[in-house]
Order: sequence, then C-alpha cells, then structure tokens
Amino acid sequence: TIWTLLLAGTLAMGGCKETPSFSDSAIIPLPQELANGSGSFDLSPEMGIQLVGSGEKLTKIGNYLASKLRPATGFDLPVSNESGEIVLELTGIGSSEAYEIEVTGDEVKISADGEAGLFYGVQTLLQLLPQEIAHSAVQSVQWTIPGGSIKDEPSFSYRGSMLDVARHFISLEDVKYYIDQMAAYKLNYLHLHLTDDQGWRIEIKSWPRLTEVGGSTEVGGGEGGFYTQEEYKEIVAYAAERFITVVPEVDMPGHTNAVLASYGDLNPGINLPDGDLTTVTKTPEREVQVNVRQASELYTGIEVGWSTFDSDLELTYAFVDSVVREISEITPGPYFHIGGDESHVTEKDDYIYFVERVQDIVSKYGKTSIGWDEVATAKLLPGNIAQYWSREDENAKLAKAQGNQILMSPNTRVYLDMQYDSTSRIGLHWAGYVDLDAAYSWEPTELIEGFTAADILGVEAPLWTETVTNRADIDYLAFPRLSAIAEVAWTKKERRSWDSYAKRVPVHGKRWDIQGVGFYRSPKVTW
Ligand code: TNX
Repeated sequence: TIWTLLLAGTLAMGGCKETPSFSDSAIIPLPQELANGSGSFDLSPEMGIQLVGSGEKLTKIGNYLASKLRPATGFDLPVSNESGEIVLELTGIGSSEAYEIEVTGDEVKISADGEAGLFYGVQTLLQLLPQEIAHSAVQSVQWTIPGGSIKDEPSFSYRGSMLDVARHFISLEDVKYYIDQMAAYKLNYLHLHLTDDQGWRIEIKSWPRLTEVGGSTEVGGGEGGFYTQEEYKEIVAYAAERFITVVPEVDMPGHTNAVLASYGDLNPGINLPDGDLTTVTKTPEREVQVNVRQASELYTGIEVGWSTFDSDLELTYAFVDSVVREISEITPGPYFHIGGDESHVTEKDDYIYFVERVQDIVSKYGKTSIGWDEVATAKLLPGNIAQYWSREDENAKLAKAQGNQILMSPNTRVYLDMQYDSTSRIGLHWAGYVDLDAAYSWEPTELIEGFTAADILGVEAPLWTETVTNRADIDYLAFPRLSAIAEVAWTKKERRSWDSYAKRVPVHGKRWDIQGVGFYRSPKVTW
C-alpha cells in the first residue's frame, strides 16, 4: 500500500539511523586495502588505550591519540600497557610505514612493524570516527565505527610539502599548524624554503647580518622575521613527533639578494682595468654602479632570476660552508636543499662549478643534496635528488641518466600557489590554473617518458608565498589541494579515482570547517 511505501521511504531517509558500512569511510589518502567486517565498535566513556610493545615513541603515539580523542568525546581514555579497547601494537622497530587496522564489535586494533606506520594507523582511525571528533569541545555524538579491516602502506617514501617562509615570513605557530594538517594526510617531509631575494629566515651565528639585515623585510615591505636556531629546533622536534622530517633549503646561487644586501663582500664584482672592482647592485627596477663590492638594496618585489653569488670568489664558499654547517648541525634529517633554480644571471660554467662545489660541502656535513631540477645540468653526486618543477623533462632526464632520482613537483599539478581559476582571490597563474581535479588526476610515474617508479623518490607540493600573507591565505591555497596530492603520493594508481575522491573530500570539508580551516570550496565537488 501507499503507507508501507511511505514508511519504507522514511526509514531509508534516516528515520532509523543505520550505521554506514566501513568501506564508505571517507579516508584520505585512500588505504590500499579495505574490507567490510561485521558488527560495529562504539567508543564509550569507560574505555582505554592499550599499548602493546615498548619504547618512548609508542607511549607518545598513545598519548597523541588520546589527546585527539579526549576533547570531543569528553572521555578519560587512559593510556596503559594493561588494558584497553583501542589497542596500539608495535611489532618491531623498523622504518616501515605500513600498518593494519581491525575493527570488531569489541575492539579497534592498530598494528604496525614501525612507529611511523602505527602513527599513520592512528591518523586513519581518527578519520574512521564521525567528523565531530575534530571539535575541541565535548559533542553528544555516538562514536561508532563500522566493523572492517585495513591493510595499508604508501606508494612513495617521500610525501612532502614546501612552505616558502622567505617571500612572506610564516610564524612558528602557523608552521606548526601546517605540520598538524600535513600529519593528518600522512605527509612525511616538510621542506622549508628559508632564503630568497626578499628575505633570510634562519639565524646563522657566524654571519649575523643575514637575519639582522636580510631578515628585516619581505614582499610588500612588511617587517619580515626569522627563526632563531632554537625556534628552528622546535619546528624540527614538533615535526619529528608527527613523523615529519624537515628539509631546510638555502636557495643559491640565484635568489640570493637578501645575502648580498647583508654582506657587500659577497656581491659579485667585475674587475676593472685599474684593478678596482665595480659592483652592479641591481634590482629589476634599479641599477647602480659602484667601484667596490657593496651591499645591494633589500628587495620587496616579486621578480625572479636577477641575483647571483660570485662563483669565482672564495669567500662565497666560506660563507656556504658556515651556513651548511650551522643548519646541518640542527637538522637530523638526511637532506639539505641547495636551491639552484632560476639562476638566470649566472654564467652556465659558473653555475655548474658552483653547484658541484656546494654539493661537496653538503656531503662533507653528512647530508644529501636536493636541488631544483636545473642542478641536473651539473654532475650530481650519487644519491642526490633533482626536484622536477619546471616541466623541463630534459633536466629530469639528465638526472636519470646520471643514476639519480627525481622528486615530483610538476607546477601544473602541485603548485599550491597557482590559482584555482580566474576568480581566485590570491595566487599566481604563470603555470596555468590548477583546480582540485588537476591536482588529483595525475600519476607521478607517467609524466616523463621513460620514467618508472624506481626513478622517483616521491611527490612534493610547494606553497610559494608571494601572495600569501596569513593563515587564511595558506588555508585557501593549500586546502583542499594538499589532500588530493597526498592521495596521489600515498595510494597506488589502480586504487585512485576522481569520482571516489570527490565523494570523500566533502567529509573532510566538514572537518576543516570544525577546525576553522578556511579551505577553498572548489566547484568541482559538492560540499
Ligand atoms: C618559480 S618554482 C620559482 C619561485 C617562485 C615561484 C612562484 C621555482 C623553483 N622557482 O621562485 O616563487 O615560481 O610560483
């Protein structure tokens, strides 16, 4: 009858609250294997978190999970080795990033062979819960997770994002906030672009004018800023607790005006017949000739490619040596990024000589160099990485021919500073518009002819900050695109589809709303 039909309709529309199935969970990045189980788990006030295994990191992961669950649930959720319905089991001490989750009516168990894997399992668990879990105040919600299981591990070992803290300085607090967001998407490398024409952002004790002078302004003429070495260590430690490794970048030999404005002795000179030096202190707007090496002017515009170090000057290498030494001493991660992009006013021979000497310095301090892809025109040391950005496949091929891997940052896909479309309120568009579907729908191994997974270290999404001045700007450009790129880096190609992502990302939109993340509501999905 009409009445039974109506009744059935009401039930289907939610008149009777039915638990969604496990496989409908909106997890990003999508796990490699996910299967529905039976029953469902209800997180309740008397429950706890049990640690199986040992080590300080395991305890930290347990406490991290508790700190994420307590505010919205209002439950105590004690962390102990004795008992608990949420079980974190560490079966080894390896560097594996793999984990498994099993949800039954009685418990949720996350197991992993390595601490990073366990941490990623925790991130997945947080996404399995209703999105209200992201609130910082108690919610009256039934904390139900449908039964099921997950087996997961990343496709690429390097999954990163870059913050350009040079064009506009980004506060310590905002960097930590960004790290938290990266962790939620299982990203594991934070590249800090610490220096550029417009600013020097890290204290170097042996060259103090770098921050006194070079750190004193930014694009648009604001007051700039820098991290003391103590603050940098704080970033490194905060990131490490979230299994994120910091990659510091000192961009050279181009993009160095902030140095040349701080130390005139480093400013390139041209030998005159009478033995004097002439220095062209120039910005794109202004050129001044003087007859000694003299500091250039601070720069607050956004032109690129007009400054350079002097690769014939020994002082240049003494300078680079001190900077690499001081930063390497406070950087536990394996990589040091030497920049190398857009050195348009450096002679080609000088550029190659410079890059090769700087690679040696980096290696002397125990680090592996990463450079923007132009560095592959030089002889790369074994293991060094070229970061593919310019869409100059030639440079990537030069790296591969030398037996070196590349890091994938194709500007038409992952440049977070590119506008979404012509209406975007900030951002640039020299590489075109990058809406959410463009950021999502690509495959790292298929971009350059002849490349396979073995040639690719991973994927990194840079956020250049010429037009970014505050957290709202970061939010608008990074989200939702960062979540799409994280899935490209984590989930294998066969598992990925735009339609599936487009269904899951709106749930994350709700979470971002709860967290106050001012993401861009791309019209490509229904929020
Ligand atoms: C190119 S990408 C640059 C940066 C700019 C960016 C702006 C790269 C290696 N260099 O200096 O900030 O474009 O989109």
